[in-house]
Amino acid sequence: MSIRLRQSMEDAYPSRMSARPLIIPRRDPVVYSDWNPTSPIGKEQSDFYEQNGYLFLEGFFDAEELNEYREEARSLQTASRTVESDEIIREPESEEVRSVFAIHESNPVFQRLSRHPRLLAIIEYILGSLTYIHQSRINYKPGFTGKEFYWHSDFETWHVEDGMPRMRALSCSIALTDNYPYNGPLMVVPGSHKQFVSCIGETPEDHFKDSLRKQRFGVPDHDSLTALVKQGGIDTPVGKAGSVVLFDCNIMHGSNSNITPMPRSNIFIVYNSVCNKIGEPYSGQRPRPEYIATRAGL
Ligand code: 6CS
Ligand code: FE
Repeated sequence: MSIRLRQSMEDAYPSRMSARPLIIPRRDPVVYSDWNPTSPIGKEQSDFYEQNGYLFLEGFFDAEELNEYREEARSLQTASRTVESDEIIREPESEEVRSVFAIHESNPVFQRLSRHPRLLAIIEYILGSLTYIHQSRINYKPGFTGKEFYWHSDFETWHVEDGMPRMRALSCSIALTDNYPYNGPLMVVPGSHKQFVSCIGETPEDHFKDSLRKQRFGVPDHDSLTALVKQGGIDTPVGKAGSVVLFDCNIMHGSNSNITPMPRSNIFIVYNSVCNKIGEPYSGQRPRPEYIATRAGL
């Protein structure tokens, strides 16, 4: 897309366009519904999500449900080792399977999981509307070889590379293995969802081919990250397999490499409001493939 056309699209959160990083205040709500006693989470939970940008739900899935998901994830991992497909992403320094994308499309068990009524009720409450799935994947983070996910805001990428206009999406991370502070769990910067870090650097063509293994663009500069961490600190919401973390699309987060023998596998499902459908990427480049960013039927 030409620069002229790109400028004519209203861009509430410009990024990767300027030589200097910038911190912009959030221009969108965080919780889109007013809490009342029939809401699917408590008032304290709703307020916690609003203020911190995430919510940890310990033991959300029971043992039977969890076993089904774990077995399915294991057989998908085994099958993915010997198959070449775009949806299968390998670790940057080994041939181990890092992620498998679009599992809510390709796999009936995960499709059912993605429509779990108790989960959807909470998500629709937070986003204040019906939703659809923007992206799904399993991250395997195998023991010894599972590499880090560097600090980033998901929204920054979805805005620039997928054309997601506003902050009205969230990620749901379902723990398939126990998460410990030492096996590369999710780290979040509480409160960082209320500020948008406009990043430097121009997006390379087909950036996703590298970024899903190791992200280098759309990551915050050191000064911005330092400022966010000074304000909010770092939380690691860890718990047993079957726990769930819901986190806002703009929260600053990342995870370390896993050099322990214990894998740390999670399912990620990204829900976007039907009122926030994606358009042309703000980078002006061609959209990423359907298995990374759903457009079909929108
Ligand atoms: O590309 C994506 O959609 C997601 N993956 C990475 C590595 N960073 C941004 C976003 O979370
Ligand atoms: Fe992320």
